[in-house]
Amino acid sequence: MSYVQNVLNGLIAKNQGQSEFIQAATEVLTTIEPCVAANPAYEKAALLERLVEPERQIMFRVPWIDDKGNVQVNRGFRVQFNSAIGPYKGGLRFHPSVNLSIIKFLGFEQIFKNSLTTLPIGGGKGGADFDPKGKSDNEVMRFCQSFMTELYRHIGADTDVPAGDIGVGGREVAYMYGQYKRITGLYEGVLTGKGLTFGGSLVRTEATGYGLVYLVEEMLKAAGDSFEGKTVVISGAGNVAVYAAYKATQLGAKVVSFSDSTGYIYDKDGVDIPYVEDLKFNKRGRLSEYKNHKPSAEYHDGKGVWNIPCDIALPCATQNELNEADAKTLVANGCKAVGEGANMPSTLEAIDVFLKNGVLFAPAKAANAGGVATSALEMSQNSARLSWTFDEVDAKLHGIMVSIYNNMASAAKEYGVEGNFVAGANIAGFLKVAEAMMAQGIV
Ligand code: NDP
Ligand code: 2IT
Repeated sequence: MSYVQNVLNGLIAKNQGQSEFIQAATEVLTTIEPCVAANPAYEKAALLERLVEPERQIMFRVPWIDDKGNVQVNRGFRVQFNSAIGPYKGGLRFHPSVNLSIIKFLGFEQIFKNSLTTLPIGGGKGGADFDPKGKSDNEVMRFCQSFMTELYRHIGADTDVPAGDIGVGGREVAYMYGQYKRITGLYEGVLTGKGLTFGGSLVRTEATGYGLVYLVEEMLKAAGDSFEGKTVVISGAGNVAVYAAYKATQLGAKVVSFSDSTGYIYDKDGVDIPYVEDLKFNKRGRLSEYKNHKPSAEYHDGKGVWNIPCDIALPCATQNELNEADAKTLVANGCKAVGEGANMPSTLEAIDVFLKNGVLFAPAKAANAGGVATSALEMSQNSARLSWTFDEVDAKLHGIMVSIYNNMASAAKEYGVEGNFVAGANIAGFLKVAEAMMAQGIV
């Protein structure tokens, strides 16, 4: 049995029930197999066994009092997965589905994604099974303060720097930052995605969606194509989805859909993005309201966004939102390119369908790395106590996405799987971390 298969079997036995983590690890380990086989020193150093075991996993109680005076208790997480190339870096997710498996899959993927950005950031992730939906601002504030009252002792500008993810945006980051500062007395870049008046970076809000489109644009360009005149289906209606929609539209595409956890909209004429932005971010409303605004559009309850015919699909909601049947439908409808804005949105079977049918497929670790890359730019600005202009940060983001595309494309070619960017991104991300871990000894 190969070294990779051995490690994978051990991991599956040791992490039973952690299906998302096992899925993410299976994808990475199987695709890096050729470069692991070419470096026998990795096995001697138990490199993969160390890579799949988080350096530290923190789980904690988050008690808070709701507006009715009832005591609520949630579970908080921070998984500090790998610090070989920099301080742990990765978002916090607040969603009722959050559990250790989900945080571990996200933290594990973050290691390779962060490596791909070429910036000095390790991998981590955290969150809580708290549901911000329907909560008042005061409830969200009290929750964030309680969450940070435990988390603060584990993080720091040079050790671990959290940010946003599902359910954590500017409002939540700001509440957590205020509490961190109050407890520690430190005015430091301990979180990214901060407001512009207290150390935030321009472009961070837009970065993941913009970066996704920059990377897909590069992938299309290499194939002699572009966004111009294309029909784009986007899932999700949050931070990543909305800014991806703006950028794709700027590049000449027509975005015809958004989805949320209750349903999806299909607007053949092109969605009214500012309306959705205001509806979701300010009013915290549901997409079902879109029909009142634009009666000619369709709203459907449930999943089904992938049935809409398109040239380019950008899944930007959550993990495993696009399965094998969805992938087959997209291919049958003529979809030519897929860019993953969400983390692990396509199942392993769906990826297989895309690769076998020659669909240009940009995997999450590369495609959505623009968010964390811009977070790292925010860290640099905080350390230097200065701030760059919108255009400066946007140009750096664009340059990073172009180099991510080039690195994953050339790694795929070098290891004999040209055009397989899943393997290319995993190999390119892995090699830098592996080299750093090998150099640093058995730690
Ligand atoms: P937001 O919370 O802003 O938006 C999430 C969107 O996805 C919402 O429209 C939400 O619907 C929908 N959604 C969430 N969970 C589910 C679910 N279980 N089923 C169906 N729909 C769901 O999050 P982001 O836009 O920040 O994150 C979206 C994805 O992008 C995630 O996978 C995240 O990990 C990834 N990502 C985010 C980055 C960032 O910088 N923010 C960076 C890189 C990746 P509803 O409104 O009903 O909740
Ligand atoms: O999945 C991700 O890369 C994020 N949620 C962003 C992490 C960050 O630190 O900006």
